[in-house]
Amino acid sequence: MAVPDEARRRWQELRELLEEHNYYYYVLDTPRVDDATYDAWMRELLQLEERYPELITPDSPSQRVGGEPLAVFDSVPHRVPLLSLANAFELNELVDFDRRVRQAVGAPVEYVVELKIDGLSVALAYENGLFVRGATRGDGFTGEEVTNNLRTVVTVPLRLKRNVPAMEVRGEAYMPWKAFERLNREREDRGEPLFANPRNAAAGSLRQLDPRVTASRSLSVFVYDILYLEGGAGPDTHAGVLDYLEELGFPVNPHRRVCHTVDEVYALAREWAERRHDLPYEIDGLVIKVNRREWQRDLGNTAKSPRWAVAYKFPAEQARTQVKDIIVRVGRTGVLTPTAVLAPVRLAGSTVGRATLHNEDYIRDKDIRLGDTVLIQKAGDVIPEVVSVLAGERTGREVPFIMPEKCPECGAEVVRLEGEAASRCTGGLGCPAQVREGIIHFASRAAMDIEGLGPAVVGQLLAAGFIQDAGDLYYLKYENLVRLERFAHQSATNLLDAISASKSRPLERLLFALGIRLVGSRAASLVARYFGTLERIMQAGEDDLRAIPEIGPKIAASTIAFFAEEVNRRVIAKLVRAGVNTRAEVTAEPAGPSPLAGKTFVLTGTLAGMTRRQAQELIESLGGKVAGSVSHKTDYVVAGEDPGSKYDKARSLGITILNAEDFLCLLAAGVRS
Ligand code: 1X8
Repeated sequence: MAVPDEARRRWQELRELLEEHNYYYYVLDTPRVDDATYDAWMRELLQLEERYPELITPDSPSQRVGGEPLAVFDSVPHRVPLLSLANAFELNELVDFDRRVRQAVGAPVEYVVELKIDGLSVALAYENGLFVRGATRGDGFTGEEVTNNLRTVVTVPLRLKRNVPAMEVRGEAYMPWKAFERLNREREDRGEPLFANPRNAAAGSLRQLDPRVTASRSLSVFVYDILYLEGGAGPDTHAGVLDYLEELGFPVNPHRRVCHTVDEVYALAREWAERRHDLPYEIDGLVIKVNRREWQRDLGNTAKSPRWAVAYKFPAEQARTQVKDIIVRVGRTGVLTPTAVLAPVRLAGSTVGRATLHNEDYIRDKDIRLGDTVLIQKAGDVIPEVVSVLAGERTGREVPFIMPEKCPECGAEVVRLEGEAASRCTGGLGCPAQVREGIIHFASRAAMDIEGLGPAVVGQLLAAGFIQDAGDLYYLKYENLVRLERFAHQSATNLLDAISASKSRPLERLLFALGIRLVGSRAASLVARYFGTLERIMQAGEDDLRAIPEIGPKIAASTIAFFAEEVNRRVIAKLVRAGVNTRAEVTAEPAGPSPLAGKTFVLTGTLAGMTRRQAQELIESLGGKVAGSVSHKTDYVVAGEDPGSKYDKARSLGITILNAEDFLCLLAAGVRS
């Protein structure tokens, strides 16, 4: 259908209006129309584009709502590496930096001082003025392509104000405090784990396979450098670069200043250390850069960071408060972690009510007692910790902490092994806390990443008796879920979808999710890649495992012990039966891998825990066929309990007969004949 001229004209007008007012609103922070007008324009644009889809282009304001989900992120090599900065924590380190720079340059040097935004670095690429590609920093050399997610970030210009043939810029994507607090409130309501700080929240939001999720997270960006510019050197100074970026329509942080001496820089740093919490976003320091770009080039880089810039990091902020209680939490490996419950206090922009006390020795070394007044700080702005006890404030009524002798959750004996700091509950999988924490770990982001299955929901499912282990998650029924408190049609459906989606996680995720002691993500990834299938890992001996560089005797022994446990094997059998992926390479489409292609199965007898229909579906989903009777063309006969005459026929023809367990192993491994 040809687009009528009138529609095309209005469409062009709406796009320009929306672009312009988006810029006023988000970049300049000075709206010129009310929200209702803006929304009406957007609706009209969406209607036009729905009617005439040929109008849609990647830079249309409508594209900020987020496109189709991806299966995986592509990795992209950066054209220019995204280096990290050397840190300075004290005045003397700033003075050293200044001296090195001036010695190398041989003249007085101007610096540009900017805010160091606590987010994650991104590279944005433009061709002919259009946003074409966006990537995370990754390791600085290779990042993840997150173009469609960055398109949803309202301050990322989709089209520059001037037509530059090709350019790439660097900036910091971040989540403003307000958005961070709202997101955490929502997550708390849904029983999902909270983000520790805005940086983690921003990173988690940008690394979403579904751009609609990113779009809902209110991320923003500040741009601060040109990585690449075709056909021109750009301005002579960094201050000029920032102005130029602003002219092109990029959001550039307004708090930037040229300083002429290191004293001036330091005075500014002191000022911002005081004022940092007045800003609507988190900063963790200042960035100090040599202004003249010619001198930047002369100074060059070390292997890791530029010699012409330094990050001044604010000192950790401290606050005093009182220890109201010391509680003991039991983790998934049975480790007991004492935690201080504090009188709530404002610290570094948020309210703190807990501090980790790590273990018995930590408490003894610092002599922390119940009722003490303590100094706390945020180390790296994550979980607060106790710096010291203000012993002068003691009244004599403080109570020393004693590690319980029995597990507070299951009553089993608590032991502390020779040479270990940790106290452990000996209840194993008889301890409800260990079971619960194990399932929470299984579902967590770095493991099977089951969205919506946080601590609160796991607790509910256990309490209702719907699950006893992680394997049971895959057999949850809608009818049961929907009757749980805080569940309704949509939330139940979402959870079942999320669980189902987790079946196609790569093997390394599954291996990590199982919670084998000492097997973290890195070890899981090495082992998964080396063996390729879960079945082979389960059959591996100590020497096989140790053949992998970086896998030592402890990890090998722990892995073997894990798979030798009957309870663990039972959970794995449930996972396999549910169709959870157990192979290292996953294709996006579950229909992709066809390890049973060309194989014909005949089923006989009852299979434990599986209907015949389920077995048939499983075989077919892996590319195999199920036949009704045994013949020379049959590859396998699966014999359950009380097999019939098909069993005898298979024997007489010499066909491979599988019992239920063999069958599950075969499904797990795929056929290698
Ligand atoms: C990191 C950051 C830089 C700036 C702001 N925030 C950051 N997180 C800036 O230069 N204004 S520069 C930088 C880096 O080079 N690693």
